Amino acid sequence: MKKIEKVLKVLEEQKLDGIFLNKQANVNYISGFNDEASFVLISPKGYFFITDGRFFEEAQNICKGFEIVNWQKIGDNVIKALEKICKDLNIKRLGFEGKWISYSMYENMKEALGNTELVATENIIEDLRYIKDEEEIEILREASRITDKAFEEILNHIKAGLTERQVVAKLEYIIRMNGGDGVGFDTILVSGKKTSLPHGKPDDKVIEEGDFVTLDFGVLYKGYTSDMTRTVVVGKPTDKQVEIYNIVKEAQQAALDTVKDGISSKVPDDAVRQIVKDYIEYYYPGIGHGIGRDLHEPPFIGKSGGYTIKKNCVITIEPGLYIPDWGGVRIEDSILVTEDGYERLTKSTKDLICL
Ligand SMILES: [Mn+2]
Repeated sequence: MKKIEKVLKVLEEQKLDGIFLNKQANVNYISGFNDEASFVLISPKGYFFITDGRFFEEAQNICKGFEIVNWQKIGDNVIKALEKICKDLNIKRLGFEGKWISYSMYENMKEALGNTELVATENIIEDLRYIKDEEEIEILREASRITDKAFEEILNHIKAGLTERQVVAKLEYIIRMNGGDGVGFDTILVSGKKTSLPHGKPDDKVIEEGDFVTLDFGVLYKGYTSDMTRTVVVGKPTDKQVEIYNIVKEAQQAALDTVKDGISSKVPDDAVRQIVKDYIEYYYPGIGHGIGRDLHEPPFIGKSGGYTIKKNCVITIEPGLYIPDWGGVRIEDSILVTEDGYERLTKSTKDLICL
């Protein structure tokens, strides 16, 4: 209940009688639930987990300390359940997640909760999620371990003649077979010239001898996702492939070397720029992000700055060079920030692998 105590403290500071959460990652973070279509209301007078009949039994088993509400038993929609709780608890000032609620839901809430003042809040749960606790770190360690294992195994299946789609299917099978709950996000697997597309989609393109193959994938595990990218070569690399690969590898290490508790999120990007300076036009300036219940969550690492990287943040460092009509390289690790450095969670080799 430590997380909820922190929320209650914020409610007190902001003079709120309760807060309604609708952002799924925030709902799940607070409740321990790992599925969808659910909401949470927290007030000093009680904690409510609001869902529908599909998830009711599961929520009862998982969300300890919460009163589980099946809104279908109360009315036609979630708002009706919210209305009832606010009335029962005599909530006068209700916070909601200003960033995440839809305009129509807000309108419906305003209409139904006539006697309750609605107050837009920002980042109350996100601020708690910024620093990971021991349990979260263990989950992300395990997700990363499965990621490394899956990478090791998929290398046996990346071959000239197979399509990108076939290799992705195999990778996702391997992830499940190694204990992953699935993929954390749509796998990026691109080959040949397509590796110049930072977020290209795998399709029926056939992998050819001499192709770079970039794999960017994550393992979903207990509601959290890992994130790792490696670029490999099928066959013998050209001098230019080796040159570009080594620059990115050096740049990623330079960025990693800057990481420690208390630095600005701009600092790793500055380090990358020093190394890639001759190819700066091919550099994409967002080089990392927090991971957790969302694939991309604060702190965001890159040129725009604005965040402080802190001890027990779990972030990615993933610089790349993307040369149109030629190809590209990205190398990404998930790391745990420590007092004076970092611990790599994804540990796969970064030497250029030639298959
Ligand atoms: Mn990433």
